Amino acid sequence: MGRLKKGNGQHIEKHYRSLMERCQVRLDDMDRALPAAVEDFSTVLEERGVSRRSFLKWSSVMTAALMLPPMFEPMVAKAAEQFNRLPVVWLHFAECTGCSEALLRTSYPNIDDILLDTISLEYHETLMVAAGHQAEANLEKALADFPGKFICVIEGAVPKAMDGKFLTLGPHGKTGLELAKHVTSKAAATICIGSCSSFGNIPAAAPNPTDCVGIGKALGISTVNITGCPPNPTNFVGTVLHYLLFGGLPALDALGRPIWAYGKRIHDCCERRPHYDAAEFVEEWDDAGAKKGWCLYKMGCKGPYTFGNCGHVRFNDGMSWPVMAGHGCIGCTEPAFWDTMKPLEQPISKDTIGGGEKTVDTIGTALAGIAVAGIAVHAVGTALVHKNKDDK
Ligand code: FSX
Ligand code: SF4
Ligand code: F3S
Repeated sequence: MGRLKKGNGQHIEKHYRSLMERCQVRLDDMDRALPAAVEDFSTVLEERGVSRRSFLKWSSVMTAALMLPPMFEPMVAKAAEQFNRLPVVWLHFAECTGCSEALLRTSYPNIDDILLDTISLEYHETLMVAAGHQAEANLEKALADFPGKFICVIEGAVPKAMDGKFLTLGPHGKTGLELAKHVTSKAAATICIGSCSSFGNIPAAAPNPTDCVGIGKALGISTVNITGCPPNPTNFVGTVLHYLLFGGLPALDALGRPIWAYGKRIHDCCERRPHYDAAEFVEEWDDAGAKKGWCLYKMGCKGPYTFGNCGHVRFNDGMSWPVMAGHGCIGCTEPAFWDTMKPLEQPISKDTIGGGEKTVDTIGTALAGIAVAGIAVHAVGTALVHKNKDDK
């Protein structure tokens, strides 16, 4: 048994060593291939008052978040230094722009935010100055300058009804469907940011008269889905770092979400969980239990049915997250949560209360079946850069 364990340890170490070598080659290749940075990242950090020590601390936290052992920390740091050289084309369809707001605006920027601030956006409809013909020319230039080398990020669902005419953009009135197909077919990979582009979400909520859907479904392509309404910036940054490190996207669950970020239930990393286990529930907003931080299950918390790392990474520089702020999770990382998780402030089924633990944990175990062990997360990484189904 002891020999078996030792053998396994050696096998894992060998695996990580070869992964590190691959990663080193990849980072050197990227160094040669990526366009020069507009601003040197170390200078940016210095200007924003971030010490080298804080940056290295962040690299170590991000390495752990990506389920990599500490030996990868220098490489994660190097990938972060390349982050602002990766060309990104960012499209907006049917949505509220809350995802861009969550990612790009913050009062106390941490390193994730600085990375997002300096991202090389070749095209972003709500941030760029250009409009009309000039905007369209910028987009075409980016596609021509970086064919197969840029990341396409999409925010928002696409309406399919009336041949997509519920959403048209630009001086030639292209539909979201046409634009999405045009841009994604030339991208190295497509990342759907937020639950709208991932699954349709609120624009697709019943009765969905515009027949909104997520990008993967609309175009029949594989996308990496950074879900949440809005999603956590760390999950986007980590996914792009993974791409820079391994030349591929991280292993995904059955819904296209990176397992490193969405492999666990909200319920399993919740600070109120001991109260759930002790059957200590908030029964009314602002009752004694609410003041003591008891479990919000009876107030409709959907943490038991929802996958994400909100309780670990939190929002606003790790300041808080919905459950910590006193409201239950509404399941915003899950498909069609607006329709399937309602009523949002009541449990899905009253029958589960009291006898809830068994029901809730049975659901959790079944859902967790889609997650895999950490080592496999990186082993399959390179296979996941998508191609449109009709591409060769
Ligand atoms: Fe959707 Fe993002 Fe929710 Fe809003 O753009 S994920 S409605 S936070 O803004 O797409
Ligand atoms: Fe936390 Fe909600 Fe689970 Fe209660 S039900 S432990 S509040 S995730
Ligand atoms: Fe969304 Fe629930 Fe996290 S509502 S932000 S998945 S805690």
